[in-house]
Amino acid sequence: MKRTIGRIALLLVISLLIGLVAGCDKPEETTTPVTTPTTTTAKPVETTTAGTEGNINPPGQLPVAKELDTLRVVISQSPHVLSYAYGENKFTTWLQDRTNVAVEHILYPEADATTKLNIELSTGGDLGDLILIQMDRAMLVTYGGQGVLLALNDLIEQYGYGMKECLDAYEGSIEAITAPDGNIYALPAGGLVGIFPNSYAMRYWIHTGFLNKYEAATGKGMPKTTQELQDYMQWCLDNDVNGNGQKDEVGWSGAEKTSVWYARPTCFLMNSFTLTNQDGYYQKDDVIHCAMVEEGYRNGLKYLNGLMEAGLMDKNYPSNDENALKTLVALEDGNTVASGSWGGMHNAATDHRIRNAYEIVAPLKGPDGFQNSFYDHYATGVTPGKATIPATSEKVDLAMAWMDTMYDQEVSFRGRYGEKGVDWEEPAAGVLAVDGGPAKYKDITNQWNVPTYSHWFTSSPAMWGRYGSMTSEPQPKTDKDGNPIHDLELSLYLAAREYEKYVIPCSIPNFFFDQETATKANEWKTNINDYCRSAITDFIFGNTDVNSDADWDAYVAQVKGLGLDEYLKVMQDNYDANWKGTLPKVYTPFPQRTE
Ligand SMILES: [Ca+2]
Repeated sequence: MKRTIGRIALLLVISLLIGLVAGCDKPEETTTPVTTPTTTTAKPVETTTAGTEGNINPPGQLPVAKELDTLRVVISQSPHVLSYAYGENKFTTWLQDRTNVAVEHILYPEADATTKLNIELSTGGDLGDLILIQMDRAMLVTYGGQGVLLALNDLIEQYGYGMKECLDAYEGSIEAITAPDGNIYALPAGGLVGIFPNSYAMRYWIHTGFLNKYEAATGKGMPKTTQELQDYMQWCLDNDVNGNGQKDEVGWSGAEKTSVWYARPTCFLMNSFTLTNQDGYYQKDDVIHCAMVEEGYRNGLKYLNGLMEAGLMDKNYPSNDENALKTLVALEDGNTVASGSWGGMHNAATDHRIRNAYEIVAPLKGPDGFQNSFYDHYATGVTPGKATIPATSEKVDLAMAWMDTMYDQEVSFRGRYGEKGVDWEEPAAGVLAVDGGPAKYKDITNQWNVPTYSHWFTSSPAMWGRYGSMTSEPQPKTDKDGNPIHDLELSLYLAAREYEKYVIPCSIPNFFFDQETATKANEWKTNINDYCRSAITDFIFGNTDVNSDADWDAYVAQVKGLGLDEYLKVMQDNYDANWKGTLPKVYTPFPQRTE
């Protein structure tokens, strides 16, 4: 604690100095109407527009500047980008021609951009007029609270047009971007409008060929319950479903590691026993719960332990990474694993033919009839974006007005795919996208992850990509050599539409804690997670007995000893203060996109 206070005191002195220097250095600056904050109070910064108003067009009107003006912008420098210069980089050129604002890039090497940004923020370095490097909530709270970053609340009100449209498009937008001190330190970044398949990623996949044989032999089809799933797995193992004369089939596979997308045994399968997110928490009736210490979760662990005892689960799952999973799934030409938990078929197979050999399983009913599909409500909508304005900015108004133009979809497409009509194009009217709505773009030259003059790679100032990859044209069935193509976007979109039918809203927000609480909450969360995941694996393998009340009670006591009640309380307090009513009681499926 002492060290923290010392550091804050030092930074306070530094920020005072910065304020004084900035104040003395620019006595005649006509384009700097901002009162540079010289204290660490968290009050929104007073701003006026006198002096620049004359050169800036009203919000929502292009170009931004009547006379060409220049913004100095901090971004991370990608090795993929061959030049950022006007006339050489197509995105730079387009942005300047469109806004009448030239950009002078202040480049932080991508590999340690955040480290460098922390140093510059802490020591009063050159931060330009605008920073376009994503900061996490802890950084925003820290540097915003110190006055190093401007509070943007009033500026959004004054200069917002596109950004207001974005904020208005989602419920809970303001809560999502407001720091605990009431200030907004990063401009809002908007998510997709409409369905976002990645928010329904606790998925389950089954081998279609095995399922067909099972149906032919038993008359039973696609499993609808956890018991039917177990029966299917058992049948595959007992009947040499891949026909190679060996008992080599695996009923279930997945991975404990979160680097494999939603592949834990407690992801999809636990949704038949309790509400839970991937971390083991959920919200119900405005109360935050830890599922991992509740009876529903325990019943799920009993089921998983039963699968393990019956020899139906991949025993290597605790150490599996994506490569190990893919290697297992690829055995016997893709005819070994009967079913499994993973977000998409790209996580389980490289070969598109094998990806196409599996199909999605709808949420299953558990022994008590419970059935849920986890949907991360807070993964959509608005988050604190990458754009922040340093207190030392000499052109706050221009930075705000320029950023307000970055909420257009075209900025997003150009920032991601490159030059319109050359690198990507708008499909002809009537062409339908993967999601059945009008196709919005077709990538032509693939300028991503390659040496390019087409964009700024991950440093695009685009703040609102409304249309995701499922708004592109669908893939053809086969490539030019006749090999099958797995249309990943189509697969994930259709899976999301299936899972939508079973969603019970239960996700918890991305809490914006003050610095001290954030540090404690992170410690509780990490300690609880480390212990629980290890204990869950022990229960599944039977190293500890999930059916024994003594073993279970000892586990719960241990979790509480790691600060569970305290952790739940800080989340609950924050929820009660800032988030009540942001989660709908009943899920409403997204309408078909028509525009
Ligand atoms: Ca076999």
